[in-house]
Amino acid sequence: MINEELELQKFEQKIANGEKIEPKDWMPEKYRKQLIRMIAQHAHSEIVGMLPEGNWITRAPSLRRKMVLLAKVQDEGGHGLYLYSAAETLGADRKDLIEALLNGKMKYSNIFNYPTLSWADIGIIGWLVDGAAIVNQTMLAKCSYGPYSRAMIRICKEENFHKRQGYENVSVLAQGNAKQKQMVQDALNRWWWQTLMMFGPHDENSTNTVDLMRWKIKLETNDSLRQRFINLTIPQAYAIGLTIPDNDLKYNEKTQNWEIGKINFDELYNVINGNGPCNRIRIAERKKSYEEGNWVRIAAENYALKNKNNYGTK
Ligand code: FAQ
Repeated sequence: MINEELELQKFEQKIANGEKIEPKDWMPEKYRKQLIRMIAQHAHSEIVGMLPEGNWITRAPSLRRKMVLLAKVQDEGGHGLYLYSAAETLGADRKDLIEALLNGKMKYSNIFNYPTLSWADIGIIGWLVDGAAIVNQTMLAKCSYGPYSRAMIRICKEENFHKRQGYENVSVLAQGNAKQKQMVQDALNRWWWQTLMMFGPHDENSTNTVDLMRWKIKLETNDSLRQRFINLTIPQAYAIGLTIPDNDLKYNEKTQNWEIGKINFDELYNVINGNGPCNRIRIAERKKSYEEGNWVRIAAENYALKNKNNYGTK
């Protein structure tokens, strides 16, 4: 019989020593549940996140831009697959997770519920959205759960490429003609605050951070990661002549932080509760592709079954 108290002590000692927890190790149910919630929401974000950029593949302004965008969107799909696999190592069923996304029971990142109105939005997503994801995921690459932390290492490498192509795209537009400059500034104005919301509510309103930090799933709080992203990104905007849409923005010499105005968290809650500008379109698109892909799943299941039956006869 398992001695729960002893197992908990051993588990906490491992976490304190900086060791990884692996799928077959004993873990508290709450640790398992928190990980499944976070990893699955992350996986959902990756596959819903393919949609806003995917909209522009046929409209990319050159063959080079089209190839880069195709590769990026495909990478995001791959990230979703690694992450669903990581959730499966915790005993979750991929089918249940996807159904929870499609019937609105599980969340995905707020940021993918906004429309991509111009080509500049594609550069801005690479620069800001992937940039924010890297700041968050570099921390998650050091988290206590082995499969999640290892998935993050590869994902961060790819996200770095995504960010660079986004910043390069934005820089070219920012150095272009007046219309191009206006297009990219307009895109920055529409995505800035929403990207800051990706890091979640302020620490005092974050319901999960205490548990997540105790178990080293998160190593830093929402506000500390958001501040790092802000400090990294503002000089990048100024370097290419863009302005940040925040009248209260100021640099604090003492703390060496950029201080920002007030984030409208009502908007975040509204969007993550299903009422953003594109939530319904995004879920309808995911449902359609899930239904259209059903025959592939059936074929793959039958193939696996057939191979399982043959196993041992060879
Ligand atoms: N969006 O207690 P906290 C990407 C929810 S990947 C939606 O602070 P936590 C790559 C939160 O779930 C982007 N919901 O929560 C890419 C919780 O509700 P629940 C995704 C949000 O977990 C680029 C409630 O609010 N990355 O972009 C958000 O400690 C381009 C209270 O919040 C990840 O998922 C939000 N922004 O911190 C792909 C990384 N913020 O679940 C394609 C892993 C908060 O209790 C194209 N996740 N909520 O009902 C995390 O690091 C964390 O889960 C946070 C939230 C930071 C998102």
